[in-house]
Amino acid sequence: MSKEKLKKAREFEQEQLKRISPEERPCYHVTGGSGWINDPNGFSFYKDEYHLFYQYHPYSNEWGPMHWGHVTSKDLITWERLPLAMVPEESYDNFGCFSGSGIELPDGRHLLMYTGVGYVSDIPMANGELPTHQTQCLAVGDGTDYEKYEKNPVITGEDVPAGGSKVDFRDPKIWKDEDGFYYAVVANMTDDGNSRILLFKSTDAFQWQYVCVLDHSDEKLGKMWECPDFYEVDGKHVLVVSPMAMMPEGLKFHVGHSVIYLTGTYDKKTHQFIREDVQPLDSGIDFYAPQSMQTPDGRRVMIAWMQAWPNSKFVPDGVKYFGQMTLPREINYRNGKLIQQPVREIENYRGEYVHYENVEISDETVLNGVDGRVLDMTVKLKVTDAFKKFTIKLAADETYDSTITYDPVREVLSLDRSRSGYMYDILHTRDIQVKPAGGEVTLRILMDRFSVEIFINDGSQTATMVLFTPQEADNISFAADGKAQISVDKYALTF
Ligand code: DQQ
Repeated sequence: MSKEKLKKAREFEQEQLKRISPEERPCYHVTGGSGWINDPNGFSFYKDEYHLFYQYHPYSNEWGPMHWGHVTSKDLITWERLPLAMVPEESYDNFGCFSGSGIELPDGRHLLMYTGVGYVSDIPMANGELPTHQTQCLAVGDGTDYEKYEKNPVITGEDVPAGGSKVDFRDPKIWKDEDGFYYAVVANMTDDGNSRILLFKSTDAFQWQYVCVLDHSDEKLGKMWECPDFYEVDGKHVLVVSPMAMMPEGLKFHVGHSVIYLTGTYDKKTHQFIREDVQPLDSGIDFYAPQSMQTPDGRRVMIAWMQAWPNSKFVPDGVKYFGQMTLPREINYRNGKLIQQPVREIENYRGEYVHYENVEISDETVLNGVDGRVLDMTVKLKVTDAFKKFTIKLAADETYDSTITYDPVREVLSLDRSRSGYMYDILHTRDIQVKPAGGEVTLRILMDRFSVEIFINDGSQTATMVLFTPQEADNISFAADGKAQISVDKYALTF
């Protein structure tokens, strides 16, 4: 395999890095070296560090032939940039190295499993594009340099059971189970335009056999299910998928690209997954293709692409790179739901602290010391009939603001970032059904320079959105239509 393309891409990235100052990047959210990023890939612990790869097109702020970018971290909060790991170059991946996952092999090497998308003919199809197909491939490395496996691809369309597409067959997520076998879940479009998740099994992670269909979209839960993830947490089995083209259902599921989790029972002998429930994973605007891993201390930690696909063609002027990841989140299962919390390591970056107890809010109110753009703030709102609406304005000045509003009658939390400086007529609002817990709605709000992540009622729901607001807009205020009572704990985050 020629290393020329990889060398060129790495040199290009190095050169581009100089154009982007640290102030133009978030403080603690992963971004690409230059150009465009999407899905997190290969999230794993290897040689005493967390490794995160990502779908990457270094050459422009638009999606293009997919490379794999690479960062590492000791604590999941601050990240070091490594040279990009893979370029599309082989016959089986010359259209792109699509999403996949990573795991350490018993011999100490790091294995990446990904979807190679390769051209299969030079005769254009009716839509003018050249036909491609998708196969599952491997690359093995030492944490910095990766070699594609000489026997790639390791799972092909021939392994897809009847009824499924050889073109839409992607995003392998690998794990090693207690029985000593490797397993991988792979997304597959079915001939009727729906989707299913295929389970494969291997003794050595190099030779794979098809096992069964784990679950399918059933014409109800969207079309192609992308980026599956399957794990057990707190005794419950969870299948996470990112459906394209979901039908909305009240305020529970929004239309289009979504992320849902299916909980159920899994028989490790027969590999039968019996779904019991389905819920949205994040109800905000910018969240897709999450991937999780188990940390050495046993936590299930998930990270996602912090961007909405339909908005991704609208890159604000002057932006030098496009796309970020969410803060990694700890996942637990409680009372029938996945609970998400910011990874606890973020608390090591807490600085200046202010606290307000039972403050009465009516007209727009600024609380001394409650401001900034990089912070960890918890607002507890007592839900009573003394107010009709309660609003928090973030990243605000005379021109800009982004709001979170709670309506206690409808029990709806609304996001609105239409005044955030993102100057396109795209998706900027979202309504989320939020029931009070113990008479309160608790919002833990993690802000970084270009984002807001909201953990609602101890993380039983979350809502994420990206901001392009100038950093000078750093006021925070509270207002109620009526009288609301809140308590606030706010930490500045310092890096
Ligand atoms: N993005 C990747 C695919 C995946 C999709 C391509 C989801 O592997 O299905 O960049 O965002």
